[in-house]
Amino acid sequence: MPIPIIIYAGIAAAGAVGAAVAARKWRRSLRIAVLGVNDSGKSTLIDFWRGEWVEEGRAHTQAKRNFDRIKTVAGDRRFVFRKLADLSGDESDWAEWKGPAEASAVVLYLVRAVDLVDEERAADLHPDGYGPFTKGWERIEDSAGLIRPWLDGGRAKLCVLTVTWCDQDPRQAELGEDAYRKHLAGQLEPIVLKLGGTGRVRVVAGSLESPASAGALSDRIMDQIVAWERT
Ligand SMILES: Nc1nc2c(ncn2[C@@H]2O[C@H](COP(=O)(O)OP(=O)(O)O)[C@@H](O)[C@H]2O)c(=O)[nH]1
Ligand SMILES: [Mg+2]
Repeated sequence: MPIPIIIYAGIAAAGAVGAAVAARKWRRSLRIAVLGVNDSGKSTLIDFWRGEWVEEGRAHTQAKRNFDRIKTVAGDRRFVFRKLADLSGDESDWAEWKGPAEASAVVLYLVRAVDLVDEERAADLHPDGYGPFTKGWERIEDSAGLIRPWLDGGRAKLCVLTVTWCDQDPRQAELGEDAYRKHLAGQLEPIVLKLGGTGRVRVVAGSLESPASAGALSDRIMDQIVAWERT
């Protein structure tokens, strides 16, 4: 097994030094839940926030971890996530998402762009049929349907549908940035509906393939949270 190369704290270093001064004025304590099927990037995103980046050989583990406090910087803002759980994406563990989902103010739901590509390709082969055509899409739909009542009955008013793995989505280069985002939004419409509709759900897209891309995606997520809190 390759030995994971972990770069501690190097991640935020570039932005953090400059940002720290400005960031001090804005500190937000927040309870969020990070949900999504296996390999959607939950652990990678959480580790990024913790200032830890596993460069290669990340163990594909669904072992649960609990973090009492995670301090992170996004843009010129500082956030403190309280009681953040890194959950398993295994279908047999989905019931364990309920507690964190109901107790959190914001629910992040991660989906993989590569699963969306597969579904679209499969659908193209069945132009007259009705999906889901792939297991990946079915899992996304099923778990979104599961989350819905927890959002209805819990504390969370905002769900950020976060598309990861966009670096591996050929449609990004084919369509260009803006059209790609619109395309994703269109494809994800049924998932947004399953989660409760556009009043509650915001879609953001990006990737977790490098610390820089993770930082950009994290900033986009936080921008949505801050914008929603201001409304
Ligand atoms: N290329 C690429 N790899 C990713 C992305 N997100 C996650 N990964 C990789 O996918 C694997 C599983 O990620 P992990 O965070 O453990 O997923 P989890 O099962 O949701 O916790 C790791 O090797 C990550 O480096 C992404 O956006 N792009
Ligand atoms: Mg994980």
